[in-house]
Amino acid sequence: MPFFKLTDEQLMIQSMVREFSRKVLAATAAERDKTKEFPAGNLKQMGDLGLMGMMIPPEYGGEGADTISYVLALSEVAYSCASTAVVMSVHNSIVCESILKFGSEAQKQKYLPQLTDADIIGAFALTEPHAGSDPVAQMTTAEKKGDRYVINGSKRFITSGKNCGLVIVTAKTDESKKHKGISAFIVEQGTPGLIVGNIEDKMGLRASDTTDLIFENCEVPAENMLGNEGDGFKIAMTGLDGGRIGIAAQSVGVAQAALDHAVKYAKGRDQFGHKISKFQGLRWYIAEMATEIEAARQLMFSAAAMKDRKEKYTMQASMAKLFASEMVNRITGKCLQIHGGYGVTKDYPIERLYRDARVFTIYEGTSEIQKVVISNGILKDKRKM
Ligand code: COS
Repeated sequence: MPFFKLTDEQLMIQSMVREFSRKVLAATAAERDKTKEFPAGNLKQMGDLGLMGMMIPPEYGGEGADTISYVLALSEVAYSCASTAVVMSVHNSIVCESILKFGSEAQKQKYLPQLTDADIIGAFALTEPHAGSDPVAQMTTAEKKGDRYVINGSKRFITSGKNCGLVIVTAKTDESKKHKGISAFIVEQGTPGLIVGNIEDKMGLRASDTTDLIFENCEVPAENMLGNEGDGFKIAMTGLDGGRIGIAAQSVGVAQAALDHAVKYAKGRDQFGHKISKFQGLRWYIAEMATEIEAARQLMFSAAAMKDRKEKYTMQASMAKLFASEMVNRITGKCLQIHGGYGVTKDYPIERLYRDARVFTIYEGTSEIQKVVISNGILKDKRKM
């Protein structure tokens, strides 16, 4: 629970998503991890439940929910299936929010209802083989030809790259400029010249596809530009601010699941004539882990509340992402340790959670990048001088 009281509506959303995800998603998460099958049917159900455009206003098909409700829902989905949660996170936090904030009225009318219904899934393509933490180094170009842009280049590690219906892609429109030489475009799947490349065989989040996207003379109408020419870097950074709260929510959900599984195991496992939950060493682990999860949850709520109040929350989103993603890696490791030898088998979910959590300190900005953002925020804040 946050340090403030949740509203009845927020509690209702949390309990509805908990019921759905523990009944529907948890039951098939291990199988999906094995088969790498994209949860298309579940995502459609989530669209019907209003989870795939939660913060989009009703006039565009969304729920008009606040960010607090969103992080509650996303944590619940992550608790049951982290692969499904990352698809939900990119779709809501980055794609839907960027179109709402920067899109033209025509783009909002055309794309948001399809996204909120989960008729199509959204992807976001910023990273390239040689441009990850430093997106300004990207080499994808978009050249204006009449009333169209021609995109050439390749993007890497794109969540839902294969299964998306549209992708927001950044590309250089003016090579002489740095940040302001980058623009963003909405590209529909199936557009000639958009090719799905290598699909990564990942250690975790295996049911969420992560792909290369190759653009070979991929032509889009000029009206598919998101925002104005040169806005691409700002759009990406703004999207990542919200996205990073989403990664904090995923981390909290997975950590809570790991702790719950470890507690259940410790209460059932006998050694030396006692349940292992009786041993002080383990009890201290459990107390420390519960405290760390609570701390991460409060950072997540704090950043979400600032976003809802329309305050600048870049630094707080990075703090929440940094702390929560590092926390979930410590905690899944400790919870696996509590399971002993069984922890490394497929007989218990902890092995999957341990693998799923690993990328959280990496994607949507590494922990090291979060520290750049946080220290920039602190050092630029004149009140600190
Ligand atoms: N929101 C809005 N605008 C932002 C912003 C934010 N969060 N962060 C930066 N900007 C703007 C700045 O205001 C500045 O604009 P002006 O030129 O008009 O002043 C411009 O962007 C450049 O900002 P800055 O100089 O801070 O950019 P840097 O190149 O130094 O990059 C970091 C800053 C390193 C923080 C950024 O590149 C980053 O987040 N990198 C990680 C990217 C990432 O997460 N990759 C993972 C894959 S994406 S799934």
